[in-house]
Amino acid sequence: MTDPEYTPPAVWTWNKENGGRFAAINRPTAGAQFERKLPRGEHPFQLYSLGTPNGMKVTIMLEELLAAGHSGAEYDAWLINIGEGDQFGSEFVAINPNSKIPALLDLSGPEPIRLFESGAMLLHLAEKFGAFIPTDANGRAECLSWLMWQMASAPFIGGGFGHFYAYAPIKIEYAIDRYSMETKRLFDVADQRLGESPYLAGDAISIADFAAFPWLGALYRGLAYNDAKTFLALDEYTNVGRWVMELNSRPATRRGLVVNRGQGEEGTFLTERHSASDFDQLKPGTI
Ligand SMILES: N[C@@H](CCC(=O)N[C@@H](CS)C(=O)NCC(=O)O)C(=O)O
Repeated sequence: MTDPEYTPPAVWTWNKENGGRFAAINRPTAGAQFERKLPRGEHPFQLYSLGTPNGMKVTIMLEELLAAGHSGAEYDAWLINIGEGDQFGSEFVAINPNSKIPALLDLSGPEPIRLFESGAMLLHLAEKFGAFIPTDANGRAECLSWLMWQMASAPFIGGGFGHFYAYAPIKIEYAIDRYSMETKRLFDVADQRLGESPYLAGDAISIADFAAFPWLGALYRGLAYNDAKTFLALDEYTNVGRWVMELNSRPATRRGLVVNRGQGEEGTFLTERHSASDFDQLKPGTI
């Protein structure tokens, strides 16, 4: 537990009993903690993930590719329960040495290709299918810039604001102030950009939008970190609101949002996805 008057010792040591929500899974070392095989389906892409905002980026992209007619993007999505420590199993770590969802195998070529980091997966898929990334030099640079912006800023929103506002065992004003300010600044960056162009990369929807939407959309729609939408006064960001509502009305994006969820109201999510017909199990109106 953190003491407000804490004085760091000369050398930090790991205190397993820090009382935080993630105390059971977080540790200061990397690598597999146990032997475990991963399941494999029949499709070219095998996704090992969980329906968090980082996981949703990839299921949105795969569903959008399929909806755009890229049948080669068919995928099996398997659930990785990070609360149970599945990300430390040997075959998962062989794909992602960083032990975090999502992890992706591209089996479409002669040799399997492993991918970790959601941004790398979006770029790999966009290049492979020639979709959701502009082809002109300027547009491509803009798209990659906004993609990297999202990848670089998510930890301030999730690991910073979300952690200290919603999950830390004590409320630390300094930390909450610092990350609230940063999260609002990031919303303002997106809001100003979306005031000058319909999408982050410009006139066309792209992987930059698929990366940013699960994060900004979840906060804007009041689905993340308790009452963060009110606390951060997110209704102020009207251009973000317009963009969130538009993305949220796309059937393929909505399908991506419900894959690999571990819990929720029955009939509103899929723990695994192996075929387009899996979505038929959902309650009418979910997608
Ligand atoms: N930068 C990574 C972040 C991935 C990430 O933070 N994943 C979280 C869930 S959203 C995770 O697997 N956490 C498990 C852990 O920290 O042990 C990406 O975008 O792929």
